[in-house]
Amino acid sequence: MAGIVEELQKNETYAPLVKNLLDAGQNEIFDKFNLNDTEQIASFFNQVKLLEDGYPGGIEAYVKQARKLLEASKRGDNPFEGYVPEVPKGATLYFNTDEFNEMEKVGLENADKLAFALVAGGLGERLGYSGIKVALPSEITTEDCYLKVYIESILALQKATNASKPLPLVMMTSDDTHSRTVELLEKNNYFGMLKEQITLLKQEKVASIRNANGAVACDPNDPYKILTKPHGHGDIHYLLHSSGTAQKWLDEGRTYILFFQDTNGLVFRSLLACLGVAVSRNFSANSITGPRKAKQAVGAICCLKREDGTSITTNVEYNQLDPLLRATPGYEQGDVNGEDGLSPFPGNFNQLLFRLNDYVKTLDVTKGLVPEFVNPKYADETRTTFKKPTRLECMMQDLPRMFDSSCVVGFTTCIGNGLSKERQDFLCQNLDMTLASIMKRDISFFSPVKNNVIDAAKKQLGGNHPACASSGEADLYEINARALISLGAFVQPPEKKRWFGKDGSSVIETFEWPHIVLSANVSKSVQSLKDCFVNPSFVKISSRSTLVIRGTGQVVIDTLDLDGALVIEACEGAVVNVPNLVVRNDSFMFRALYEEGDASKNSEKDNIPEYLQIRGYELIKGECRNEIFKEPGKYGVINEE
Ligand code: UGB
Repeated sequence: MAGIVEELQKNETYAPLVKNLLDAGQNEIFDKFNLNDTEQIASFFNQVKLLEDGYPGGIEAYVKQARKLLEASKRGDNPFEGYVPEVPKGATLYFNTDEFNEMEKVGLENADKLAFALVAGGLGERLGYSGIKVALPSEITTEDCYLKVYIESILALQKATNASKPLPLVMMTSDDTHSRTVELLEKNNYFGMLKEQITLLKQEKVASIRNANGAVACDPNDPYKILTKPHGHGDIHYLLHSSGTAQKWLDEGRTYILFFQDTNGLVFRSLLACLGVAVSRNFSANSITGPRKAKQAVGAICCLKREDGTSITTNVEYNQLDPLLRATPGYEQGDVNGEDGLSPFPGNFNQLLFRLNDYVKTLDVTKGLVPEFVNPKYADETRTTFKKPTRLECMMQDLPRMFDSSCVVGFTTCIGNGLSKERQDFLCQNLDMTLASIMKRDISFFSPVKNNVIDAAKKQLGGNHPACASSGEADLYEINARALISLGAFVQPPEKKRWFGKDGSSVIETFEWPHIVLSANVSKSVQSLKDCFVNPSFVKISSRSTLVIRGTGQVVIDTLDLDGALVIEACEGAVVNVPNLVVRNDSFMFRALYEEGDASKNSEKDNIPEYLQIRGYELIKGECRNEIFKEPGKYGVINEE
């Protein structure tokens, strides 16, 4: 081996990389090298260079950190040792209440200085979707994908605030998602954004570690290939730091960044109110949170108190919460629901607002590195060997732990129920108990799409949110219906539906509200909803209806009686008035793809696109009233003769 290393060190490109590997104690990596394999050796060092550049301090720092964390893991250290968890203090706002609307106003006044960071390096493996998740339709009425929803929402804020500079979007991609993200953006002309408004930053994977001594793992069939794994969504902070983007945004006078995930179509519905809270309360970090059920795979926001009286408000990941609570007097039951059926700790939705000056200050100190963790599956009782290689991971929600003590870290929970107690009682008087409880339930602006039907069905059976494609779609319609109800519109209660997976036994239950899809222009705030639905008590929508409002133009609906499908599309510069419209037609409906109990029959249906398979239904389009305006101007939509 020594001879090989010496030979490699004679090459001036390889020499510094060899030194770094040796300094990191990785001598064994060269054991199976053969100097005649020149091409493989070149490709090995290309990979080593990527690993060096992709981690602050390079491989040596990575291995040192891995050894430290693996030792702690071997000892069974509790990462929160010495901390006592308490339910943190934060704001809870109900949609379309005076407080919510006031915060939205403050948010809008500050939204022209927002920047956006979308973490989109993960694949939909748990979901059973082979495409990139941002390309997945958030609903199948329009089939608009998540990325379109996000970009149009940012553009709607840019327009509403008359922002002097375009609001920038960074997307973190990975080797798994990068080229497909570029393709999606180019194919769709950046969904209306300027090309330079979007920056893609690709995260690199980190080296896998094969034992407790921090030895880097190579492919058993290829000694020239280091096995790598994703480092987690926390990489976004390193990339925003190392690319200079965060500093550039600060220099441009931007004040807050929103971090968000790939599949939550509702994130922009509570953004302005949460920004308003952050600005009003002077928060350095505001975590956008919501009700959490015990054992749900959602992190919990906790206030962790130290013995010296200081504390941090931070996310405790779902797998760490239960042991932490059990070790705390008063919480011996662990992660359990309170009397209201919810965990006392708000759920981390990984939608985070950071104030840029504090963020950049923290990045300068940490070099963008987020507290990491390691989670090896041990193969022996001495905790020395692993069942399979492990790696260090990091999560974007953990950065506030590094904020200095002058920074206030808070959270805001927004509830989208939309019904006052009196309206609930009035609307529920003739409903059966299930529907009445659905009408009365609190819902959050968070419905990620992460699980395949089989796993989602198990979660739902266990009393948790299924977080799958059908629930994501149903929640979007529900949020829209409730928003209109909160204005005073009459939207009929939902119908209970059951969608079977291909196996014929896993089933997801949804409550199907009318299929209401609102443009970002209309849905961005309570005020913009009111500007569209100017006379809401004269708006009636039956449960089998579809209402789509699209485009960046203005739509003003006064009186509407809808029992069918209606699509209104207004281009930029078009003003479309709907003074008094009655629509009655076939409408659109969902039809189940799979039958109960008949897995063999279901498996014959192989040519169904994945985005439908993971829902368990398809859209059957019947008659529809289409009002499409592609030229600027003033238009009226009136009843057909
Ligand atoms: N992501 C990346 O961009 N790169 C990576 O290396 C990994 C992920 P998951 P998980 O939504 O309820 C988070 O895998 O494990 C992106 C929070 O930690 O969906 O479900 C990926 O593309 C948890 O506290 O995350 O857990 C996606 O956009 C809770 O909030 C995002 O990161 C939970 O989400 C999240 O990746 C939740």
